[in-house]
Amino acid sequence: MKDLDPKRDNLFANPLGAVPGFVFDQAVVDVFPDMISRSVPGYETIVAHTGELAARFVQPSTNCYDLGCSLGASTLAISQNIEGRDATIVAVDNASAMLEKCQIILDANSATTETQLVNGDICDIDITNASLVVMNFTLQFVPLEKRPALLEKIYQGLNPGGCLIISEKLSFEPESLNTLLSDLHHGFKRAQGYSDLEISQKRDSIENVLVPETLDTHIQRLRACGFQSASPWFQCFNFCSLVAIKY
Ligand code: GEK
Repeated sequence: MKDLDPKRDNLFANPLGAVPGFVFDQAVVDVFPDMISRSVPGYETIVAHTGELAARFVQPSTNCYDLGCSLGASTLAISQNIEGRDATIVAVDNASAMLEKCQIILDANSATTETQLVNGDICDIDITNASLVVMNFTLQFVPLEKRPALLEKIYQGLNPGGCLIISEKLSFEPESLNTLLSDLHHGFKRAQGYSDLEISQKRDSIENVLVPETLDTHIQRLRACGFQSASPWFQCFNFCSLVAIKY
């Protein structure tokens, strides 16, 4: 993805006193590509393979949904891999600042697949005639009680043979394993140049905003919706990407 105005994420570099809850505002948009690539181990791999999975699953004259598209990294990966298939990408986010910059980035990257940007809540939009639905690091921000209905809606909107990709931060049981995997994640962030202060203030900021679940919870919910096959295809520390297929 061509980033027109790359800026380093230093939003949590100075002591903030009471750390405010995390929101996807203009300040986050301005540093987003740097923030996500230095915070999520495997992010680039997951985005690139989202494109590869799109190449395998997207059918002619169907819709692909990128739910929580942010600046369009996954949208672009999909777009570049399905050229000429007469498919439409519907890229949805409820942060207007994200969508404004997303449009600029899509234009700068000359994305050729028809793409509709939708400013809305992914829990409220219709999903129809879908061969691919992608939620890369978005479900974790949806209130827990809304997740089952969202997954059910996605299952119903997918055509037979369609694919859902869900990438998430995970929690683990027992607590000792959770601590180990979060420590490994924090080590990754330190190696990416984040200070201990940045790591701890960011953790306080996303607490109760990003609510991770266990891998078991994800798999069981997918099966309850009707997905007969659902499996992780990538994991690094406490970050994972799952693929689920509707037969
Ligand atoms: C990527 N997928 O680069 N409805 C719509 N959008 C939402 C909602 C909601 N209910 N909740 C959160 N968002 C992207 C990265 S970021 C992940 C996704 C992160 C949006 C939110 O505004 C943000 O843009 C995105 O989901 C999550 O592949 O920041 O860790």
